[in-house]
Amino acid sequence: MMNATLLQADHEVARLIDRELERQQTTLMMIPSENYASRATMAAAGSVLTNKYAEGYPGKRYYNGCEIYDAIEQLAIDRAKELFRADHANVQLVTGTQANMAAYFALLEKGDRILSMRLDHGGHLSHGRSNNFSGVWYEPHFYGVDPDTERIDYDNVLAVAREVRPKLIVTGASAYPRIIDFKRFREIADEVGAYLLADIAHIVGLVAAGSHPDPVPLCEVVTSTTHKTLRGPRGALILCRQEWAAKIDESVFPGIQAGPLMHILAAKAVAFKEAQSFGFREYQRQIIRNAQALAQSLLEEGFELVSGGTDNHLMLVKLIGKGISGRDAADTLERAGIVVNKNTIPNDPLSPAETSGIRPGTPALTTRGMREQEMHRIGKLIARVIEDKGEHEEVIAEVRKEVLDLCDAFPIYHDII
Ligand code: DSN
Repeated sequence: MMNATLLQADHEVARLIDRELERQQTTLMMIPSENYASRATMAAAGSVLTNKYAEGYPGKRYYNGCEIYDAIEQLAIDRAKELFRADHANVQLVTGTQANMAAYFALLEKGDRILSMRLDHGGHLSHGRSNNFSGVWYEPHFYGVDPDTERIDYDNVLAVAREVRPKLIVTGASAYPRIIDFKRFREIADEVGAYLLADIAHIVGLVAAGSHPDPVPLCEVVTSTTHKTLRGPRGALILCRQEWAAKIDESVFPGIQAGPLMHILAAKAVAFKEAQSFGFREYQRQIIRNAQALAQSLLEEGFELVSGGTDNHLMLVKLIGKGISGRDAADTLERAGIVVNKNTIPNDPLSPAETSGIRPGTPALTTRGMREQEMHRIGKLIARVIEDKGEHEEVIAEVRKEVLDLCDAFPIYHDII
């Protein structure tokens, strides 16, 4: 049911939110960076905490009236430190890109060299894209995946690092389906005298739950979002060693932002608590089992996957030879109620706007309670839509019906229908 107060005050926004709720309830959310936050997280995010400025940090605010905000932020910091076994946490960041901006601001001088993963091999735009601040203020250099294995070629990372002598090596990716060997990255960074930053925005939940090797003890700085596999509110955080704590905090405020979003910060505290539960650890393990089941189903349907499969929450499906681009596949799948995003694959012959791949993931479906059996079924549905290339409306309609049946069987937010 719509929020009655909002409906009375602004029926246009209320109805749009209601339509979005229905979309989320009736489609398969398979964009691997999206998830369903808990009702408790959303309650904190929609609270009176939106009403206050709290520039500064606990005990060191610029405005009066921050006693409660100090307690909330300290709770979030303590929970983040405990969850990630980190010396220090800054929980004020609004986006993952902003977290990287603050981290670079702390670690680097303008013009310093950074070495990171190529965007078209799975990296992120804040890791040095030419028209992002990271590629404008710093001098980016890149490593990629091996052309045969399509996994990170660590020997190549070392070779490029020796040649480039970066001040910072950035590890972490937005579209890489395999375990990242952070230990190897630390060795490479040490060999060339570079700092190491891990951007774990995607795999953060897996790391928190012990389902992916932990970069926190190995890196000067770790950045992350809080809304992907961590399943918190839309936001970000930075973890670092004690020696970098003051510099990181100063880089965030007053370096790159002023008033923090304290309602979102409170929601992060709620999410960190949820992530400490046994259920959350089991949830992360199921995300991986589901991704592997979906990958297996897609392989059985004749698709090729980048690197042949997945170790984490996502996979990259190659569409070369299927007669359909990533963009058209994603658009057609959406008509059937399956929401994925187009994505470049390594050495993609098509542009990032068109692409030769899609990037399905399982975090949100796993939150709904789906398991391996449903993943096998969904793999077949994806295959059916892509093989048909959207040419027959009856195929779309049949798949849409099966998607609705699945959504009905695994409801979300049913208490606010
Ligand atoms: N938009 C995020 C993702 O989907 O991976 C990265 O910024």
